[in-house]
Amino acid sequence: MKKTLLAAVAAAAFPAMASAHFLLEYTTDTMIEAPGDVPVKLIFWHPFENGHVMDLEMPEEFFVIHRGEKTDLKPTLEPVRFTGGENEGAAFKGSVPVKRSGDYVLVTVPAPYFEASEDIYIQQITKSFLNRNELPTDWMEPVGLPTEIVPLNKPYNVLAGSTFTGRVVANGAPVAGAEIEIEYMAAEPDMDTAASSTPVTAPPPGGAVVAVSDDNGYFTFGIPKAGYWGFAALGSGPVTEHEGKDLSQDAVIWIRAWDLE
Ligand SMILES: [Cu+2]
Repeated sequence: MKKTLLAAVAAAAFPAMASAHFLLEYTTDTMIEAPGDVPVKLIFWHPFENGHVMDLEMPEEFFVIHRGEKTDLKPTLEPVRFTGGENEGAAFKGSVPVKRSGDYVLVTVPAPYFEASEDIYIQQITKSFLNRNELPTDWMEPVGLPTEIVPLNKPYNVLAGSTFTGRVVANGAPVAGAEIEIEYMAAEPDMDTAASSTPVTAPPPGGAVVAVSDDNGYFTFGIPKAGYWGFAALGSGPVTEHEGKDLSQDAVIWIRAWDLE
């Protein structure tokens, strides 16, 4: 309730920041055909409206889970710049070694980001998914993060026009009544130019698209369009304070939807 009020106040005072912040773990593809190092960009942005880019610090953790095994990818990260529709900001480029068949669950635990317009810290613990050779191995398992969204649909080939269901958990327990902001990656990072692509659409009127988790932590959303969709459960994490200020410890998940052609 408090968060909603804060958001409303912030939206009134800072209309440019009205929409959702999202940490991206961006790869150009989710299905990896050739084995090798897959480039990934970590960008803290508003991709639905091709809006403000926030400066990203070196994350606390960046790793991949493959066949239950965790590999630290932080050493692959190097600072880069990213230019969105409004400004340029600090981001990171890393790489994911994809060799064997199976799922690759990418996880970023960023450092808390101070959002001056709301006078709070934000920490978006983020998951995304790659797959090689269509062998499912890890996507349905919780990673065991302080907070995360566990997918109930295979997250790298959701059909546009179908639905996506996720479960919000904190320390393994369901989070009821979590507010989940939903974001379409209308503009995508161009991996070569360090800029965003031209947005293919714009957010609807009415502010952030929102769902609320039920008593068991579940939510479902109908996916209207192919592309990347992000879900951020706001303040679903167990840590609520950082350096004397409120912390919104959010769980973010990215999925990829496809048209049937
Ligand atoms: Cu923002």
